Amino acid sequence: MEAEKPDVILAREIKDKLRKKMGPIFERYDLNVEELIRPLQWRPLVLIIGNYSSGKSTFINELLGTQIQRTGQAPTDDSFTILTAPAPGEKEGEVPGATVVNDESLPFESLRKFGDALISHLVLKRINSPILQDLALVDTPGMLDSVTEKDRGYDYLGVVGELARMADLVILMFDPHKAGTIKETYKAIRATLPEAAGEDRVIYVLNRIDECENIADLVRSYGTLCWNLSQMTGRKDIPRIYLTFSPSAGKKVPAGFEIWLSEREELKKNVSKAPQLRLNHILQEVDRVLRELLLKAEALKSFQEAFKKKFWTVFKTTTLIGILAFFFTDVLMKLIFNYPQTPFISALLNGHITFENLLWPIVGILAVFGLSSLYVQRILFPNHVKYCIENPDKLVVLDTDYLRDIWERVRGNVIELLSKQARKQLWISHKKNIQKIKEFLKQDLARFYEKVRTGWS
Ligand SMILES: Nc1nc2c(ncn2[C@@H]2O[C@H](COP(=O)(O)OP(=O)(O)OP(=O)(O)O)[C@@H](O)[C@H]2O)c(=O)[nH]1
Ligand SMILES: [Mg+2]
Repeated sequence: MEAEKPDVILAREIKDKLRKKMGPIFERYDLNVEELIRPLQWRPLVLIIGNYSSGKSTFINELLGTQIQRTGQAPTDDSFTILTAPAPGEKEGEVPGATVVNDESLPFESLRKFGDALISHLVLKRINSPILQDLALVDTPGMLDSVTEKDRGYDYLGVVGELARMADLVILMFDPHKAGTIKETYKAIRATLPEAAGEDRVIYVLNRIDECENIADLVRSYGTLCWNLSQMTGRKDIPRIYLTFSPSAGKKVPAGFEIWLSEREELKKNVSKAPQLRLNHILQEVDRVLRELLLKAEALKSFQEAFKKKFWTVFKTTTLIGILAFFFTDVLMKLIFNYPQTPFISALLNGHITFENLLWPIVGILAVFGLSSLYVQRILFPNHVKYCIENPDKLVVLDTDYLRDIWERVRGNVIELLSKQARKQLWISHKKNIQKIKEFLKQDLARFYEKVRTGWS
C-alpha cells in the first residue's frame, strides 16, 4: 500500500481535533463543524479567473498537455469546468452539474444555492493527467463587461466569490487589451478574501504579453494594470504580477521577450505547489471561523451577563418586598377589613402561631414573587432582548479594524440568534465556551501552523 502523504495525515489530525474539541461548541451556536471540515475531504483546488480571452483555457491545456478546453478569440467558455483525475475505481468522463452539487463526496454543495441556471453551466471532467492526481483546476467563463453580466441568469460574481473562498490558489489572469477593465473581476474575490491573509492565495498574471508591440507597449500595459490593482486592493505595495504568454498560441516570440518565458514555467510550478498551500489555507479558514465564533460567544455572553445583572436587582428588590409582605400583608388587611383577628406578628409576639396566622403571610409573599416573575418574563426579558437586538454593537468591544471586520460578518447571526432563541442563550455557558475556543486558537491551532511551516520548509 502507498504510504500516506504528510499533508493527508496532518489534514486528518486537524479534522479529528476540530470534531472532538470544537464540534459540541459549534452545535451550541447553531453551526456545524462538518461544514468547516468538508473542504479537507477533497483535493486542493486551483481557481483560474479573469477577463474573457485572457488565455485561461489555453493555460490549462498547457498544464495538462492536451487540448481539453476549448479556446478562441471571442468569449468561449460559458461554463465552470472542474478538471481532476479520476479517483481509483472511477472512469474518465464528464459529470453534469446537478450531480456535482449533490454528490456528498465533493465539496461543491454550496453552489447549489445559485440555482439551475448555474447548475446547467457547471461540469466536472475526469481526465488522467499527472498534475490532476493531486489537485483540481477550475476553468471559468471569462469576465465580460458588467452590462452583459446581467444576462447570465445566475449570480456570476457570487459563484466566483464562493469558489475563491474554497480555492487554495486563485490565479487572476488579465491581458494587455483589457488591463484597464479588471474592476468587476477583482470585486468578486475581494469580497470573499477580506483578510490580508487571504491575499497570499492570489496570483496575478498579465498574460498574452507577446501581443504587445514592443517593450514600451508592455510597460504601459503593466503600468495600467498596477494602477488598477492598487485602486482595487487599497494596498500601497504592488503585488507581484507574473508576465507571461503562451509560446504555442502566439505566432512568434517578439524580440526581447524571451526573458519572460521562464515566468510561465514558474507560474506552472506554483500551480503544482497548491497542495502545500492548502493546509495553510485550511488553517486560515479554521482561524477565521473560530474568531467569528469567539466574537459571537462574547456578544452573547454580554447579553447574558447584562440580563443577569438586571435580574439580580429585581430579585433583591422582590426579596425585600416579599419579606415586608410576609410580615405586613395581614396587618394591612386587618387595618382595612378588620380581618384576620390576629395578624402573624401579634401571634409571633404571643408565641402562639396557628396555620391560619401563616396563611396570609404566605399568600402575600407568593403574590409578590408571582408578580415579580410575571414582570421578569413579560417585561424585563423581552425588553432586554429588544434592546440588544436594536443595539447589537453595544454587546461587543471592537478596538481593532480586524475585530470590526469580524463583527460585520457575525452581527446578523447574533441578531438572528437573539430573535429566535434568546432564552436558550441564557442557559449556555458562554464563558466556558469562550475559554475553550481561546485555548484551541492558542494551543492547537498554533501547533498546527507550526507543523505546516516546519513540515513544508
Ligand atoms: N498571442 C497569444 N495568444 C494567446 C495566448 N494565450 C491564449 N491566446 C489565444 O487567445 C484566445 C483566447 O484564449 P482562451 O484560452 O480561449 O481564453 P479564455 O480566457 O479561456 O477565454 P474565455 O473562455 O472566453 O473566458 C485563443 O485564441 C488563444 O489561442 C498568448 O499568450 N498569446
Ligand atoms: Mg476559456
